[in-house]
Amino acid sequence: MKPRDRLRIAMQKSGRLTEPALDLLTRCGLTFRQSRDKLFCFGEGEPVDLLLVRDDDIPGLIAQGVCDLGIVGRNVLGEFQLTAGRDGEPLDELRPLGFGRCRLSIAVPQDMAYEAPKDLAGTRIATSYPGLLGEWLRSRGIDAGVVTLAGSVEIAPKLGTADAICDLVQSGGTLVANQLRETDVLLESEAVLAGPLTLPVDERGDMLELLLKRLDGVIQVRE
Ligand code: PRT
Ligand code: ZN
Repeated sequence: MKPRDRLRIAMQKSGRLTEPALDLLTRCGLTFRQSRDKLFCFGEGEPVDLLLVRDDDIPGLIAQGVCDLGIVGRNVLGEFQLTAGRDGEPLDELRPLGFGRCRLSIAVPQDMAYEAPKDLAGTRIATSYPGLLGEWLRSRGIDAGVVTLAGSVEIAPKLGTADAICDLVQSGGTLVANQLRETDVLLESEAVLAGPLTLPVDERGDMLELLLKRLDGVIQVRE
């Protein structure tokens, strides 16, 4: 990796975290010139640039050193650590950011008899989070099948491709609309500022320190 003197932050290009992440960075005094391809935003005041990508790519970009920091859901960060990033240096959750709150939960059909996690033994569970679900099942000694789906997880029980699901829940409306009942919470999530365990010691490190200080001020005012 070529040495860099500007800090580079990866964030979601278009999705639930985009607006609140930009808003937070603006409150930290950062301004950006939007480039034409909208993938890279040059920071005008401070030496901090943005890379706008799919949220799933953010942990990998930090792990590879392409970006110094990322704003991403704890769910995406945790899944990366247990799957693609499992053999590399672990990433660090530098700050919880207080937006994008949701939970990763197990849900079963409303008419399924379910009292405790052990009732999942022998079932097939559909999810986009095979790493987090696999670890939860293993830690409880539950032998269940994990069906990995990229999306539309909530319709899997109706389609017969799974008996239960493990998906993100916010209001619970999607579960109700699909006659599902939330039974267990695996992870409480929110957007976090992620970075490498070992932070850069060059000019980027100084900027990072300043950014964290401003971030703490902004977060404190909000609370
Ligand atoms: O294109 P890209 O890959 O970047 O976007 P994406 O579609 O993967 O992500 P996006 O924008 O949907 O979500 C980004 C992040 O927002 C997630 O990784 C979470 O950390 C966080 N977040 C917060 C949520 C929700 N709330 C949420 N409700 N992510 C998804 N949902 C979905 C959930 O999957 C389910 O389909 O909303 C539905 C449930 O919502 P309720 O309110 O009906 O319970
Ligand atoms: Zn995504």
